[in-house]
Amino acid sequence: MKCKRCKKKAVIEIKRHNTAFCSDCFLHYYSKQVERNITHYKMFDKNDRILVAVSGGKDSMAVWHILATLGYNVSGLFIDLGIGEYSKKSRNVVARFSEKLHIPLIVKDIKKEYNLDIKEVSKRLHRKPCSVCGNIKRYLFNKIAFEEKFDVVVTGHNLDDEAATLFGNVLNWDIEYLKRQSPVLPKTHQKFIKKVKPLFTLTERENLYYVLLNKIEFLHEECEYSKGARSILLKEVLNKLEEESPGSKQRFLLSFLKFSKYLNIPEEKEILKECRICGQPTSADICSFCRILEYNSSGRVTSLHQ
Ligand code: Q46
Ligand code: ZN
Repeated sequence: MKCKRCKKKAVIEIKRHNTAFCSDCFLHYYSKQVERNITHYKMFDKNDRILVAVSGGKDSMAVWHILATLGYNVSGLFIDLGIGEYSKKSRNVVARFSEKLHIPLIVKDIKKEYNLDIKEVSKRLHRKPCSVCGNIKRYLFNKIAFEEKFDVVVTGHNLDDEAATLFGNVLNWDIEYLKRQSPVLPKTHQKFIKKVKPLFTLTERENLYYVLLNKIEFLHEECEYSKGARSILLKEVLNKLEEESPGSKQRFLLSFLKFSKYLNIPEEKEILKECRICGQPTSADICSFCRILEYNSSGRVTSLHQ
């Protein structure tokens, strides 16, 4: 198999584009994809202060590295979730990367700063750990970006993640989530920071190649709570489809993004206000993070019904 661009020996075949690349041409393709996504979706520019949410996994390490390489003003944000060895190892991986590349890193430890333990809270609230964890991370990404005056928050979501999320939301016809499915969540409140996903057209496999070719250290293990997650099943179904019909995932996602505006999905009516306790944007009187903290400290549900 030869590289479609330079005719040298190819190292990766990308069936959905009916192409194959050698390592240099793959890296060229990868950075062009990222740059095109940033420009086409007006994600940010070189004057913006960019906060990259990093977990130590291949996707977030790839996006952190490519944005730094392309000359964007990036800092990392690592939330230490206190999930045993997984969190310890991830923290070390991101700290080493930040030191090596001289990129600032903000670390927040939810146990130390908020006395939160994902396992305990999820038991207490009868919610899945990932649901509690997702709430906590989304809240802290926004709060820290706002307090530290960042213009935008970047996450490493890839094509597989986005197609699986869309698939799940379509299976449930979850209009509220479908409305928000986009590589860009705009600033809709002065305290709500824009969120973007520059890798949404690149697959997990391409991100893996990117980190391997650049010799970027990343954590291979997954969090213990990811086992049996519904998103994994959705990914498996889509992978099967992709095997039989390369390009299915990308067509599914990109066509949705292109045509969703014609689907007459009602416009977002929700008006964000400020949480009575912490002042962060929320659609309720008290944000879900403050409600989690309240449960955690008192085991009571007083503010939940307000
Ligand atoms: S860290 Fe958190 Fe993930 Fe672990 S608890 Fe679930 S959401 S699986 S990306
Ligand atoms: Zn709050």
